[in-house]
Amino acid sequence: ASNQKQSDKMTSDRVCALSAEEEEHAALDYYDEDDDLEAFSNAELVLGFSDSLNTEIKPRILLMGLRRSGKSSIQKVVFHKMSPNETLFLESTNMICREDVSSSSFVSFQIWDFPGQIDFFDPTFDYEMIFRGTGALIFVIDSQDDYVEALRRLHLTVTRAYKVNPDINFEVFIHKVDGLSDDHKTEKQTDIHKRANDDLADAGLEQIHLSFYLTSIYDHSIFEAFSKVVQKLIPQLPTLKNLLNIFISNSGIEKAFLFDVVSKIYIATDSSPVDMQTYKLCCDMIDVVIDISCIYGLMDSQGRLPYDQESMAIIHLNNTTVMYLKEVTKFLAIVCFLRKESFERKGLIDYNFHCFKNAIQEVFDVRIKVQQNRKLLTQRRFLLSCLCPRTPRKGFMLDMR
Ligand SMILES: Nc1nc2c(ncn2[C@@H]2O[C@H](COP(=O)(O)OP(=O)(O)OP(=O)(O)O)[C@@H](O)[C@H]2O)c(=O)[nH]1
Ligand SMILES: [Mg+2]
Repeated sequence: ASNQKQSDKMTSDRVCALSAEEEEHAALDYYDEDDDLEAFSNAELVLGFSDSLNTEIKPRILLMGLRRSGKSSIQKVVFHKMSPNETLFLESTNMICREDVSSSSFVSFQIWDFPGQIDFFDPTFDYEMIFRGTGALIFVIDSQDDYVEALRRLHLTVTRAYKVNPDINFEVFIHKVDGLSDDHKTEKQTDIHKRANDDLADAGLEQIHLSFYLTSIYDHSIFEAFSKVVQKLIPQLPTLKNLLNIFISNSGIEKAFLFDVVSKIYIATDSSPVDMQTYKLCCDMIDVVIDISCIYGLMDSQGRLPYDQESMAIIHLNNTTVMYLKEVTKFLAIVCFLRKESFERKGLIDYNFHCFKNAIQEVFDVRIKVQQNRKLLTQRRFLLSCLCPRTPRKGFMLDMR
């Protein structure tokens, strides 16, 4: 129980649920860079720059689908470490739930969990505003149920969203596949894939690309699918991949993953193919490291999880493979697979890791600089708008000398 508490602490460290009031206005308060200036109220002018200037604009991941398809369960299992069995007691969602997930400078997004019964094409519901800032739309289909209605709804959602924002990644989770045999799974996937694409072709929208994943909260498939969804939203992915490729080829490592330790989604891996077994082993290793750290590690004054620069673990498997985990940043860890012989040159691996970590830091720094520049630009535009207002603002006098 204490272990679970520590993990919850770590999760709440970075996942901030928004208040009910904010949820109610979910569709209304999003702004993009162009909307920034419009977003300031007079109160903000009096108080100076509000938090909105300091907040990075995060891509959204929407979870949509029919009622009871499993949307909230997915979010709870992946981002709150809820055990799959506990999801049986989840109540139906009745308003949009937004959550900020910022595990590193690379992984930073908002998840919006929609109620299944919501009619988001209701004229009072500003779906254009929602889709405008969306990076990925995950549509969850319950594979254990009849999916004709789900496919109809998928088509409607995708076509509307595409019209507003053609850059959205459309991801379809064929969910709850734990109850299906392997043959049955493939059969369902082929059928759903065909029908969904046929519907789009009939509507003359062949250019819309849907990605399909077989998922279940009862195994690692949901983490793997989420990893792929998140990776598509990381602009630095090719750089991270290259760095991993260089690191492994110079260190005699066979496979390496960069993991977000809380959610166990991997944000990058090298170019060699990923197999499910390797991914499962990585997840298990992260669990072991976090659990042991929670039980035996010392917490800092703020009660944060004892996961720091010193965190590392080595596991020797009985097939001459070694797994090596090391902390990269506060929320990221690298997990490597290598042969026992290669691990004898641990000094070389550690030196290369040091270089790899520095390179990652440089990529972070570039990103931070870009964000700072963007903030300065927004502040400058804000000041300009105060000096040359389109509509005069209360409390400001324009000096025309
Ligand atoms: N077998 C199985 N059941 C699942 C899976 N994911 C979710 N469920 C179950 O599906 C039921 C509905 O889950 P919810 O997460 O509440 O569904 P939802 O889509 O959020 O529903 P609404 O909030 O009403 O839209 C729960 O009883 C979950 O335990 C899965 O992968 N496999
Ligand atoms: Mg729900």
